[in-house]
Amino acid sequence: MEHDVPVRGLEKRRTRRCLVLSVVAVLILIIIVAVVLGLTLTRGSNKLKPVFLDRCQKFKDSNCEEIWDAFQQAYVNRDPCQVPMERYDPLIAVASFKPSCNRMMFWSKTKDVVHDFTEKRDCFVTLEDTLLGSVLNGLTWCGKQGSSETLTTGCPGWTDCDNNPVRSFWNRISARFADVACGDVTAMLNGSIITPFSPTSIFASIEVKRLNSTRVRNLNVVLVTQENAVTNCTNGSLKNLQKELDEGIKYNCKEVSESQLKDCSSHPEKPCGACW
Ligand code: DVN
Repeated sequence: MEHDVPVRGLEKRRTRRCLVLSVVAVLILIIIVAVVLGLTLTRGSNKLKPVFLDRCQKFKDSNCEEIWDAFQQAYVNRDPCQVPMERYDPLIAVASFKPSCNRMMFWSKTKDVVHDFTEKRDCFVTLEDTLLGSVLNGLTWCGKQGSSETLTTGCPGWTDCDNNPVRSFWNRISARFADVACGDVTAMLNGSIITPFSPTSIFASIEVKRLNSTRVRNLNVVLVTQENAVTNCTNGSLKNLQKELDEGIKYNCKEVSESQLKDCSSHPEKPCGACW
């Protein structure tokens, strides 16, 4: 005989089941939101380290994890506009710069032409060819207060604030690069602008000031010109460069056309000194 289950009992069970299903649905929703949020927030931090380590490992005998740790302590958990260049001192301490006497190439407003030239001929070393200059070349990063993450989006731009992580990094390693410069030093400057030696550039504001005559013998300026050359070695800003140089460092300047550099780049068999 069938037992008549009271209608009320059925309704109670149905209500209870609906309640349980609603709670489960809300819990699943919370989990999904937490996972998406977690992935979004940590997305940036997972992006930089693998690139950094991959590039670093190209430099044999480098302790890349140690270098990464020293690097990120400069900006992690800090306001991204409160990262002065000195924050990278511990990084400089663990990532030694091997001086390359007579081969060091500085540059200003000539990024593409200088690297096109140095990549094709093994005559000169730019900062971007060193371990620290190459692991972060072309990248952006920052931290933020209250977080241990390395972010690669939403960071201040080069000119948004002076003490941002990227600009302070390049200022600090540029200073170190100049500190270890030795022998005959070369600087590739832009003859297509009216101020090839711009006082606000890193080359002028940091590097030239740190070239020391106890180590550096000559500064050879290569002024890259094009058909529509705007200036030459008599340029006023180059006179300022000479005044800024540490006494005892000999200065000379040579106008070299971009086409001549390109021709030299395509003949890597030519001796190093034959390009100008
Ligand atoms: O000697 C070189 C090298 O050693 C380097 O470390 O410093 C010297 C080059 O710096 P510089 O003299 O300031 O020369 P530039 O051409 O004015 O600037 C060099 C780079 O800094 C630029 O190529 C910019 O990098 P990017 O964006 O092309 O990868 C960057 N930079 C300078 N001023 C900037 C800027 N980026 C954005 N906004 C600006 N106002």
